[in-house]
Amino acid sequence: MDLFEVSAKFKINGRAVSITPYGEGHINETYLLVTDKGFKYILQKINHRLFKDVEKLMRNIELVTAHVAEKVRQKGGDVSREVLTIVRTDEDKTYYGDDETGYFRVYIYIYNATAHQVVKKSEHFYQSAYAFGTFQNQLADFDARRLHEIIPNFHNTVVRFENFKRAVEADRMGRLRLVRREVDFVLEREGYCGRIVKLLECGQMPLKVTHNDTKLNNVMIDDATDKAVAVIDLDTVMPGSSCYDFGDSIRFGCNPAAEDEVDLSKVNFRLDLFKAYTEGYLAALKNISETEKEYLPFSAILMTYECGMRFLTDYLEGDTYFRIKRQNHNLDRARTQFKLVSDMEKALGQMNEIVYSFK
Ligand code: ADP
Ligand code: GN1
Ligand code: MG
Repeated sequence: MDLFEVSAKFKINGRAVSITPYGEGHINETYLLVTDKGFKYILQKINHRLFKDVEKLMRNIELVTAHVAEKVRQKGGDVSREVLTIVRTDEDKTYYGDDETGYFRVYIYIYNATAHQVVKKSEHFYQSAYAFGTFQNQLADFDARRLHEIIPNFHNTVVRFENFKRAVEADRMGRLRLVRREVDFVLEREGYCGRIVKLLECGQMPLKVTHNDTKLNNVMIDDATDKAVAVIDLDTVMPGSSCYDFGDSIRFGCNPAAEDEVDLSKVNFRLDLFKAYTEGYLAALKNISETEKEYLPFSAILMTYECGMRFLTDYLEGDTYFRIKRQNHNLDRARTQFKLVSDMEKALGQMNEIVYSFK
């Protein structure tokens, strides 16, 4: 079944006349769909290898979008723009497909807004922080037990480290000899892995419903006003820590170069952007505890370390998780993350000062 046939299964306005690859996501296959009536939609082929239970994945997204939409409505906002809207199938389902065809979903297209790949204006980064902080507030009264933990241990860095060590030992692709230095970099920092996990386990760090994938390109920024419009990519909304959401944003956004930049001299940790993000996050987030605040700077190191470790694991295992566009792509990505970790380690004191300079 081709994509046009798939699109005809959904309640879209008109008939699809073009369906073209769209965006820079590493996980799902995303397409921009345009109809003969000029309406746009986002059509996605869900990564079924990763999201084995599509029914549960879409149920999570349905629950979360309904909850956020209600909050937007209460504030008199525009529900068609400020939250993802699932377009249902003719059979009133949230997705279409099966193991053979693949699984598809359609979202309303958020017009006149952009998911930026790098920070072009520090205002955008502040705005994304405000949006992710607000998103957490909107879900603060959402009962986490209603959510299926779609990827268990997603930000459990201890488990990620175990997986990494298994990949090193197995050396399935015979690539280990090429990355000894990077592997040592990860091993030397094992001590990072358990810190937040332990705080969550003993209840010192509050467990919240968080986004868990807070890259800049998972928030839509209005092209005219530069304000954040909506948080997107809700596949990983699960119980987590506000530190994870903060750290992952810093990991991606405080680097002026691309996540897969090969020239590491271009990859640097920008403290001014850290400041902009911290200001936005703390301004938005209600009820942040002292422990959460204390661990914000460290969480930036942890999330960057974890992501680098995941890229390196995937490289060692033969690039089965993150979509790659060239040879060594995952290795290049891992290297940028480790460069950023080194920079952040040096800047930890300044990051702490910045966090405590806000209320
Ligand atoms: P992935 O999980 O693969 O990262 P995303 O859901 O983040 O997939 O979508 C990939 C890209 O598609 C986003 O970065 C954004 O550019 C674009 N996109 C996704 N949803 C929408 C939407 N509702 N409106 C406009 N653009 C969107
Ligand atoms: C993936 O889906 P996308 O591209 O927004 C990944 C994140 C990583 C990120 C690294 C479900 O995010 O965890 O941090 O790549 N998403 C999943 O860029 O694994
Ligand atoms: Mg995404």
